[in-house]
Amino acid sequence: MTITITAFERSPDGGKGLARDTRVRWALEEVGQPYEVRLVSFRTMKEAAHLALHPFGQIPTYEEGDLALFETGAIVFHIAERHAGLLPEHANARARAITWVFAALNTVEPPILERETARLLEGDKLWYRERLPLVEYRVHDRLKQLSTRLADADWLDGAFSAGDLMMVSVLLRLKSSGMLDEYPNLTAYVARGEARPAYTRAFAAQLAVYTGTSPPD
Ligand SMILES: N[C@@H](CCC(=O)N[C@@H](CS)C(=O)NCC(=O)O)C(=O)O
Repeated sequence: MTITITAFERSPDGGKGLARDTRVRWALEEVGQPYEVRLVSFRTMKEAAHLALHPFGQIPTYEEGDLALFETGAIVFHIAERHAGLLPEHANARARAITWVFAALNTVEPPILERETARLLEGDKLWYRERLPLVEYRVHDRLKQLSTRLADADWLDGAFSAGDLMMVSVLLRLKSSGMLDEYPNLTAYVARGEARPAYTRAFAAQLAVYTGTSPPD
């Protein structure tokens, strides 16, 4: 059955791979599932046809036969459940990997997004300079805790899993900030994620949309 995802027709990040279709592409590449992409503009994302797929008018969405999903956590979990490669076989290890997916989305991503929102939308407010250090403190708090847990392991819990895919995707949002530099093990962790052939293919595919070129085979 054909899998179709949606992505930005023109990503605001200029093809840096930060739009959330990249994590879905990455998951599909990890499990070897081909997929098609329907590009949407900011205008069409808010129209009825797209809202029927995604009630909040966002990307990415995921369609497979009569199944339509939104939310990258749910999409990556669905892919990982149906195809080998992203979740361990053993029930407890599987539950722990799923826990890391939730941790990435519910505990680590929110302060990172708060920082992005502050920088993008609040830079002209009088209180911005006072607030930013508080927001960055909250990001560092999470990074410190994550760094302690990861220690010198390659991945968060044994072999690479959907939990690592999601955590690396979330941490990548900080790459240009320099904030990860204080945590060499997290920097190396992110680099390990980026070095995976499946990530490389996913990144190239989203970049090709932006540059208008064909992704490499
Ligand atoms: N929690 C959602 C977030 C989706 C999201 O924020 N998508 C962004 C692109 S990365 C978007 O569509 N932004 C445009 C908008 O919200 O209008 C998920 O993980 O799928």
